[in-house]
Amino acid sequence: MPNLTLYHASPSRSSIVLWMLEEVVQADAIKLQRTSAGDNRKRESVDPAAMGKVPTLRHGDAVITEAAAICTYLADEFPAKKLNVPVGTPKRGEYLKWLFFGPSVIEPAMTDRAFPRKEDPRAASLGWRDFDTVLDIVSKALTKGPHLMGEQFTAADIVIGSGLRYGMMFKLVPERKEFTDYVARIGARPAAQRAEAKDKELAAKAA
Ligand SMILES: N[C@@H](CCC(=O)N[C@@H](CS)C(=O)NCC(=O)O)C(=O)O
Repeated sequence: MPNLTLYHASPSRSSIVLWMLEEVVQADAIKLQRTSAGDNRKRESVDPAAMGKVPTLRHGDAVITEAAAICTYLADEFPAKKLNVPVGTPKRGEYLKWLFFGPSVIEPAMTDRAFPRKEDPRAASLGWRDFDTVLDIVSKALTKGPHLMGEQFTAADIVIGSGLRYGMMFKLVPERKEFTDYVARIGARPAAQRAEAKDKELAAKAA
């Protein structure tokens, strides 16, 4: 069993990593962080760059934060699971694009929609577009399916799929058919089901 510890709160952005871990190692080395109790603030020394947030993954001596970065890391660390697109492969660029698109385009666009600003910033100064334009890009990518990269299910599906799932759950993302179908399809994976069950169990323990 690889030496992996996830600092986790159920459910939260670290649920993305819980799913990823189930895909690659069926990890049971999960250390629970109860953000509601403020435990996360007490462990800022694990990695100051984590800002006391979850997820944080410890792999041996390496400490990694940022959900999408952790998923990218795990996909590369466990290549036999074929959740990455290896360096030197033509579709690697598109794969990385989707991994970054989640946290750096979809999330801020969603936040803009959820918490409108008093003054509109200059569009060209933002690293993303308006929410509807961003969602149209994802819709278009999912038209062909069954995954973002076509036949191959990758870590990018875990990142983007989780974002859409939580977004729809919290009524921040509209329930477009292509989104609901995609989220149901990838959510039926055995690892996704195991992660969801584990997350519910951890949430109940933390309550
Ligand atoms: N940019 C980070 C954000 C992580 C994050 O905001 N985590 C939230 C949970 S969803 C958290 O730890 N909140 C607790 C707090 O800020 O005290 C990522 O994408 O992993």
